[in-house]
Amino acid sequence: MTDIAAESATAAASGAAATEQFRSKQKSRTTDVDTQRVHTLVTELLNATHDIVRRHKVTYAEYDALKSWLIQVGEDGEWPLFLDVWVEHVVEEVAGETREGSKGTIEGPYYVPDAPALPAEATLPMSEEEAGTPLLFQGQVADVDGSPLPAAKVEIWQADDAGYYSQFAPGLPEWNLRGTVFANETGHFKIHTIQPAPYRIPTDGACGELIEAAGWHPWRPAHLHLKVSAPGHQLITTQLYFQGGQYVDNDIASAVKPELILHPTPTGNGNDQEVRYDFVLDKA
Ligand code: MBD
Ligand code: FE
Repeated sequence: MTDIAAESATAAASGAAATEQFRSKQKSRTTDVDTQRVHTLVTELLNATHDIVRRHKVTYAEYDALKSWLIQVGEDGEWPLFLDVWVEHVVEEVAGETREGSKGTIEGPYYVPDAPALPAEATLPMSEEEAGTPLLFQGQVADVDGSPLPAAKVEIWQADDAGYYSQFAPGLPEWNLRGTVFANETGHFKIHTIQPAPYRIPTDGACGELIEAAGWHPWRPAHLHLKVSAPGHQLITTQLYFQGGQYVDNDIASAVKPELILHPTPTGNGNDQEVRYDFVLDKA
């Protein structure tokens, strides 16, 4: 992937890294999608667009503004960001409709597979002087019948106290605040980390331009990202948010659900926080 460590924190640099990350997992394009399905979906998408043009009497000036903005999204590598912020939540809603276990939500553009493997009780990779409130995040992974899943895997990734993700912002150690935690024989895990900061979508790229032009705000509430899995069970991709946190009620990516809000409590050790959250996985 792009080594953006030496570059600056720009929309184009994080966009290029996100685009490359997506391409590395998605080698094919249209070849494995059914022709009839493509015909139906694209026709309806175009019809909806035509309808909007007619209803709002879209002008040539507006059409050309759209065209140049779309070109810029590609140049800034911001298609992963744009789609994950404004479209993915509905795809996830449909995908999760039939699951009984824990709620999922969107993956977003900043997951990287194969983060360092860690034991059931572990501290995420971070610097000695990592800024931020220490957070102990623990829980248990079980199946829908309540049986613990001893071989469960908890992949976690998060922004730091300044709102930056390693590998998508300059100057951070490669695997900072990313790990693959293996639960113990009773499905329990105990992860020592720090409280992430809210995430601000880059304001200097095409997505930022849209946000400003539409009078929106560029923020996501602070969140932990997780992928929880176990042999014979469905993987869930989710995020957890913090009770009372900024933007929990108006996430730009529309990815908050009431079931995903953590209620941390002080540990009694300075201002450290701790919280428990259990995961339930559906059978595969
Ligand atoms: C993020 O950190 C994120 O989680 C999503 C969904 C979109 C942009 C940035
Ligand atoms: Fe995120």
